[in-house]
Amino acid sequence: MTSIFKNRIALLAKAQDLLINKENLKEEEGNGIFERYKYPVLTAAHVPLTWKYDFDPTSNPYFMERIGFNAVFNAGAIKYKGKYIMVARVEGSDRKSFFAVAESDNGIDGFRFWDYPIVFDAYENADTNVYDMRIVEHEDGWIYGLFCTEKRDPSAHVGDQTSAMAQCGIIRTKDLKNWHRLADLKTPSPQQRNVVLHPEFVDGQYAFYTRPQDSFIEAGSGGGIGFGLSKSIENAEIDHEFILFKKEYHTVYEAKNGQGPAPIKTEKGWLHLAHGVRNTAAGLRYVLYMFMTDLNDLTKVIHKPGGYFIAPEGEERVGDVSNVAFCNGWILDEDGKVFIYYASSDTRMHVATSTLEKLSDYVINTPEDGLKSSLTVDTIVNLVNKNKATALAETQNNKSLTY
Ligand code: BGC
Ligand code: BMA
Repeated sequence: MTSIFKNRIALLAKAQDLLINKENLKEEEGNGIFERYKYPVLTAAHVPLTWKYDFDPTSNPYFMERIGFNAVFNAGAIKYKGKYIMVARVEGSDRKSFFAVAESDNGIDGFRFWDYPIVFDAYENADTNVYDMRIVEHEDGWIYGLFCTEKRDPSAHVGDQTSAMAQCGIIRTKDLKNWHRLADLKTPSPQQRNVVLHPEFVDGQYAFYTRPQDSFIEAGSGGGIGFGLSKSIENAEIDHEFILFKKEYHTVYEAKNGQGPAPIKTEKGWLHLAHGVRNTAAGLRYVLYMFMTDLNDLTKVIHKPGGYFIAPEGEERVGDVSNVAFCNGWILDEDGKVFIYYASSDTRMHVATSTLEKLSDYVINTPEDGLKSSLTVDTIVNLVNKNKATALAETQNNKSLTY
C-alpha cells in the first residue's frame, strides 16, 4: 500500500467526519414565521466515500475517485422509528439521478447516508432518469414514494436530444429498504411532474395532487396544481383532473407551480407547501409558497397568503440551476414542530424550522395577493393606519394609568 493511498483515505475520511458532525446553528434574525440554519444539511460532500472510491490498493493505488457526484437536492422526508429521514435526489457527475436515504437524530444536523442507495426496478424498462420523490405514509399501511420518471420523447427527431417525456412513477415499502415498483400513474394529461399522494383515502379512493403539463417544460393550458382520484394504487389511473390552484399572471406562480410535499392536516384545514415559478431575463426563478384547503373539500382553497414563503437567499441563490428554492419534504413532530427540508439551486439541502401553529397563523393572517400594485399599496396603508391606531390607544392607555 502506497503512502499516497493511506494519506488520502485518512484525509478524506477526517474531512467527511468533520462535515457530518458539525453542529448546525439557528440564524437568529428571521421573519418570525420560520428559522433558517447556517449550514446546508445534506450535500454532495456527504456522499459516502465507499460510493466514490475503490478501497483496494492494487486496483486503485492512487486512491482516485472512480465515481463522481454532482449534487444532492430535492429530498422527500419522513420521521421513521424516531429518526429524521430524507430521501434525497442524488445526482452523479453523469447527470443521472437516483434516490438515497440519509438519517439524523435531531433533524438539523448529523445527516448521514445509509450504506446503499435505494434500488428498485425500472417500470417497463422505461426510465432514463428519476427525481424529486414525495414520501407519504398512507392510511392503507404502506409508505409510498412518488417521483418523476423521465425519458427521451420517442417522437423527437434524430438531432433533438432535449425533447423528453415526464410521468409519475410509484414505489412502496414498509421499511424504507425494500421497495416495490407499481405501475406508473395514468392521467388524461400528456405529461406529469410533481405528483403527490394524499395521505388519506377520499371517498374510499386514492387521491393525488398532480401537475398536468402540455409539454416537457411548459405547463401550458392545463397549468396549475391538479387533483384526481383513483380506485387502485397498483394500477393507478385518474380519469378526471380538477385544477385546484391555477397559475396566475404577475404572481410568484405565473409560469408554473407544483405541490411540494403531501399536505399536513390541521384543525383549520390542510396546510400546503408548493413551488411557484416565474420567467425572467435570467431564466426561471423558483420560490416556495403556502396555502390551505378545506378539510371536507380538498379541492377548495380557503387561505392563500400573498407572495412567497421562502425564496433562495445569499449562497442559496447560486448553484447548478441558480435562483431555485424547491421543496418536496417536510416533517411534523409530535410536539408540533415542523422541519421544512428545501433545496437550493438544484445543488444542496437545507432545513428551516417552524411550528404548525405559526405556519397556520402565517397562512390564515397574511394578506392575500391583490394582483395589482395599487391593492398592494392599499394593504400597506391599512396596516400603517392600524399600527397608528394601536400606538394611539397605547399612549392614551398609559396616560390614563398615570392619572
Ligand atoms: C431535470 C429536472 C428539471 C426538468 C425540467 C429534467 O431533465 O432533471 O431537474 O426539473 O428537467 O427542466
Ligand atoms: C423542476 C423540478 C426540479 C428542479 C427544478 C429546477 O422542473 O422538477 O427537479 O429543482 O426544475 O431545475
